[in-house]
Amino acid sequence: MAVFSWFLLLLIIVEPSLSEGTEQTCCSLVSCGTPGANGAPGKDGRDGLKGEKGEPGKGLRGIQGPPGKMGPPGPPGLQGLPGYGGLKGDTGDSSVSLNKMSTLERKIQQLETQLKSINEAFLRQVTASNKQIQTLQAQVDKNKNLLTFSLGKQTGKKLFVTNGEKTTFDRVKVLCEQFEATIATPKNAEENKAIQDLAEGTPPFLGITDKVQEGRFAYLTGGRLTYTNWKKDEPNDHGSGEDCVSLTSDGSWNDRSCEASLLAVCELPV
Ligand code: FUC
Ligand code: CA
Ligand code: CA
Repeated sequence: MAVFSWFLLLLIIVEPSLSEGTEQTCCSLVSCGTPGANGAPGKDGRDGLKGEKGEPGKGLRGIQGPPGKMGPPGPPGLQGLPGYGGLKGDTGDSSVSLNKMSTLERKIQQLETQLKSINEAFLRQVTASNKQIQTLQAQVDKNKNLLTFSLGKQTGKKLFVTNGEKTTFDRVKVLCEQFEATIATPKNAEENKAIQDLAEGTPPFLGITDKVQEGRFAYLTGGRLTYTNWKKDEPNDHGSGEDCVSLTSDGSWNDRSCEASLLAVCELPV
């Protein structure tokens, strides 16, 4: 009896699977009733495989436009944090130190060290040069004071000097230019007298010529004369011509050849 019940139960469970997909028209063992209503649709299946990439669009694509104008510069960024301290130096074990710092970083550090020492050396040199300049300036001032004192130069007045040499006009010019002076050029009676006294009877050249235009005597800078002291009947452009000027022993002026050998007298600015 128990075996039969099990068999019946098994048939009820198994039977629907045997008739799956076919219309149920008959029943076995159990009497047929009206067919049951259709069950609810099953759940959606899983997504299928991804489809192939589609063809590119058919419409014409426009060409790329020119780049836009550069925008205004942004505000400066905030100051960065102070850098880290430098890396520790080589330990002597190159395999370890090379791992710590790339070749480039090492090179930069080397260059920075070199630059620092160059800067320091430059500053030391500038400081030393400044001291030397100050020392030299002090010596120049001292010599200037000594010279003006020994020559009896008064403040606000030209200083006339001579080396006693007698030579041509062009040579006197060069001599004077050597120490940033010019040929003695009296602009008033006082200066004329100072040159006369210094010359002690030996006629010197004056810084006046009519080389540019005959008969038109002028200063070497080109300006017309503001003071003259010509001797009677001078200038006369005597002989083959006289375009330079000398001071005679009495203080009057006479035009002379520029190739004559006359006393070299220079003047230093006021
Ligand atoms: C007068 C001067 C000349 C020259 C001659 C010897 O004629 O005008 O410059 O000194 O003398
Ligand atoms: Ca002349
Ligand atoms: Ca003359």
